[in-house]
Amino acid sequence: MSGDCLFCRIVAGDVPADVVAETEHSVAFRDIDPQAPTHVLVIPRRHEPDVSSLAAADPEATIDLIGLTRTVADQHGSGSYRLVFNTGADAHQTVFHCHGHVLSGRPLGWPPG
Ligand code: DGP
Repeated sequence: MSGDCLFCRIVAGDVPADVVAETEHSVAFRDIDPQAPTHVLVIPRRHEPDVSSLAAADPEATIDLIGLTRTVADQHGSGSYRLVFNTGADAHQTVFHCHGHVLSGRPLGWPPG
């Protein structure tokens, strides 16, 4: 855990979140600023700054995280979904604890902005 990390504090239960699913390695909770009818963040319990770091440090947790996105989309979305890992400040990553955005419930345009 990183003491000053918002998402570590959500994992620890110190900051409230609308948790929709959990596994041994991962937690899924609703985004505070939803961009689609279903907008859920899927994060690892361990602190890693982005998905590449997570993949290098803990392949098992990475597979768990990706698997949980399917569960979230099936149980809370429309089945079809987009999984986005903003990685780096120029890609609009604002929270530097690995997180995937699961977006579902409306047609999604391409290319993304
Ligand atoms: P990104 O820009 O990819 O780093 O996405 C960070 C997301 O985190 C953004 O969509 C808003 C969300 N977020 C920020 N603070 C909170 C919070 O306190 N609670 C919840 N549920 N989501 C948050």
